[in-house]
Amino acid sequence: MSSQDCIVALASGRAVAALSLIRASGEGIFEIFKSMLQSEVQLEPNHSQFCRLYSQGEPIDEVVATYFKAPKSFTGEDMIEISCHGNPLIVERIIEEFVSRGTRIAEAGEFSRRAYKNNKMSLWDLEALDLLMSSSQVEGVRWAIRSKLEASGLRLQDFRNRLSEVLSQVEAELDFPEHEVDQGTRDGLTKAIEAMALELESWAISFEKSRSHFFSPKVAILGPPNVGKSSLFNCLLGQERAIVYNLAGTTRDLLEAQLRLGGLDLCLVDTAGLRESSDPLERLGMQKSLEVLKAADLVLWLSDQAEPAPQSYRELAKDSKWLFLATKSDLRAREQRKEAWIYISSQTGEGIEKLKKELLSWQKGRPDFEGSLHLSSDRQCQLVREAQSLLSEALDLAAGSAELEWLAQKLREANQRLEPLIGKIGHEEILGRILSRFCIGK
Ligand SMILES: Nc1nc2c(ncn2[C@@H]2O[C@H](COP(=O)(O)OP(=O)(O)O)[C@@H](O)[C@H]2O)c(=O)[nH]1
Ligand SMILES: [Mg+2]
Repeated sequence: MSSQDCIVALASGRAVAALSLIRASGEGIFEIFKSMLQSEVQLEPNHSQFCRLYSQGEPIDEVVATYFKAPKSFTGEDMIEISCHGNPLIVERIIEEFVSRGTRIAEAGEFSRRAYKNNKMSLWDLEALDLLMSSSQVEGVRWAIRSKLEASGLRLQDFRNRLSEVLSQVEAELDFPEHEVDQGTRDGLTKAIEAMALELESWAISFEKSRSHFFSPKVAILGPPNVGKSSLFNCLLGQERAIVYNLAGTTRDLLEAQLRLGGLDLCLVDTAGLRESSDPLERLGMQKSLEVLKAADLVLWLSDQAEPAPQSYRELAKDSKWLFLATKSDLRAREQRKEAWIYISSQTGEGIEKLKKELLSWQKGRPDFEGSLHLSSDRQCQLVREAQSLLSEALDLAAGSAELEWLAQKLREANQRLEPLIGKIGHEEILGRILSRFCIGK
């Protein structure tokens, strides 16, 4: 498949709507589009134009088309964007018309891939866009927009300059040992490395603290059979989603639902009860429950006898937050209550508000928007962490009496890690800085 072939796809949602947006890209796409018009329509680049589309003389739709001429388009290729009426049948016909004229239906993400290939988007842009599209929380969208705006921002550029400066200072010492380096310059170098390591750490911490606000946390309802898991699931959702029955093993499959609590979106999962069982179907259900347990951000452990979760289950989700809920409180005497358990009744509603408050306070705190670069993926965060630890090692070397070459190596490795964010600091650039500083070779 060449990147030159023409591709087409629906860019907006699939549901019936007032309007839908179809995108097509590739060399020759303008000619293909023009062949769907009856009259000679003059489409100017970057202008929208009302036009009628035809298929073998029969009108398909009245649309507004915008022509973007390469390289000034999203993909960097010639592109057409068509706003048509939002009936999926019309969308289908227009796309079919493109296909019958030699255009191919785009693969998932292919427009963005072409944009990347044609240098219209960097990896940083793509990852910010990915977060923007996939985030299920308002905070995630706000974060992603900031991240996207930063792509061309000064912050990364500034960091890059500082690293480049430090690298060239060390390389200069290595390449031109005859040039004496005074203590002040040395101290400046150490300070600069330290400041960069601290800055990288602040980027990583800020992302790690904020990440849980980007997607709906998974809240798993777990416990032995018949303790009231499905009843709580229904009670929190305010609707009868799950079957509730006085028979152990009723819930076999996982049930998921979005629960909105205040400004918080949770993904609530009802699971099959955990117990010893020889029924293969029930065991299959329990296996799924354990998978949910492992992936849960928060575990609601339910027991009608306030019996703690077995240690083996605790181990499976030791980094998750656990809340212990003693169910069917309407059947228990108050004086038998254990501390650290929240007593709830899905039938009388007792304890449900308290539980909701606990959920809200668990997610309290907001993303740290200010004063940080907005990393948008775990991958970026990992690279930043690696670079930070390399800079910290470089700092130790700079403070000790280690060979300068080792220090240089750490700095080069840190640059390598950060390449996807700040680009490569090449030999030419470093040499340029060295020459400008020492006036060597005059
Ligand atoms: N008295 C009382 N019964 C409850 C309560 N919650 C659930 N039950 C009953 O316990 C049985 C099992 O409930 P269910 O939600 O299906 O439990 P699961 O197997 O853990 O999902 C049903 O007969 C429910 O009516 C409660 O808060 N109080
Ligand atoms: Mg159930």
